[in-house]
Amino acid sequence: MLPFPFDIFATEGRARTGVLKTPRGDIRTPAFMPVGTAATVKAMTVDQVKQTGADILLGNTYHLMLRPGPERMERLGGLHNFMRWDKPILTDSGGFQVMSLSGISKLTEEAVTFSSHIDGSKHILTPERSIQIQADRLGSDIVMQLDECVAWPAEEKRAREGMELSARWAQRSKNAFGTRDAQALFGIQQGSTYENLRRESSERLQEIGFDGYAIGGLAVGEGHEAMCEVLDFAPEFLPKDRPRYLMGVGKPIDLVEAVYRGVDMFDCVLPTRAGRHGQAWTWDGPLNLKNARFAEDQDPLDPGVPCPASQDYSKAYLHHLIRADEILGKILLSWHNIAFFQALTAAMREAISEGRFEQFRRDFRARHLKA
Ligand code: PRF
Repeated sequence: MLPFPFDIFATEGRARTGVLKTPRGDIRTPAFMPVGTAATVKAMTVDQVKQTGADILLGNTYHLMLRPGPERMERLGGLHNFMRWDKPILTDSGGFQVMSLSGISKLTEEAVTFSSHIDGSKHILTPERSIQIQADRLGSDIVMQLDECVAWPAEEKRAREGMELSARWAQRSKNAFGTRDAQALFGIQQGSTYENLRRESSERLQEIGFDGYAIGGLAVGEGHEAMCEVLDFAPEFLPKDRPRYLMGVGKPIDLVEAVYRGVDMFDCVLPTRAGRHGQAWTWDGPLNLKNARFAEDQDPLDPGVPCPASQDYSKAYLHHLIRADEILGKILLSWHNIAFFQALTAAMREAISEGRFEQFRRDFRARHLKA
């Protein structure tokens, strides 16, 4: 039984728009998931996040298992209740964050062993434990399998090892997850930049059978052009009738080019992280609010983004807040950036529905990449 119906309303070329229906609400696709790593979208309240139009948040097993801890989280009523977000949550499985954040980690057939970046304490994550934490302790709506994201660049032999381990872990994750009525499990395609490996990975995942399929192992340093080359084939290997999720991506231009190639879902720390560092993403590209040229600029950040942070304050004020390292500067720019990413996915959904995505993509590139 597939718990979450995925209705595709319209397609244009490989681009699609639709709705993934979950018991906690609809996810309109293409969808951008703000990252709520530590049970918070940094510097934003859940009401603000909701106002931007976000249908779903991403949470991280790695961070939450270290603090506050999975069993404590379960006693506190699960992640939704804890952070007061009642819409869907997708949780990442932990392996990728172990590799990027933790101390010495050891990867074996059985598990990934690592030390906490917080206090150095030792932890073990198996595919089964990751599923248990996500599905039973946190109460995630969309659970990700544990996988291995091989660093870039990778020789084919190394990329194959990571892909094959991920495929074996996919089977173990599925066995541990079983079948559930109100939660979904996504598999993760790996294989670095190799077409044959991406194909084989997809075939092995489909034999197991998942509710959705992610594309992992990209946005790891290969750059926009190389990522697009992989996306020319990678999404096509995955079933048309299930959501495709490109993990950890990306800049607005990456989203547009990935949607063009058949991707439905995204997550990235970029809007919130950039916001905390004084960078605002707009229809006209990124702006660095620290720049002196904004010191007396009385215009709003981007009247084309429906959000108080984008419309009610001058760039001069935001410039001042960022220069003075005021908390409000980080809050307003995070809010604006999340609102912009939501406006971008909404505009793509509308363009695909109306059969003008090709034109949208051309106009977006012309405006966003000029400078
Ligand atoms: N695997 C998992 N999470 C991820 C990635 C991956 O490959 C990436 C790669 N960009 C981001 N987050 N599990």
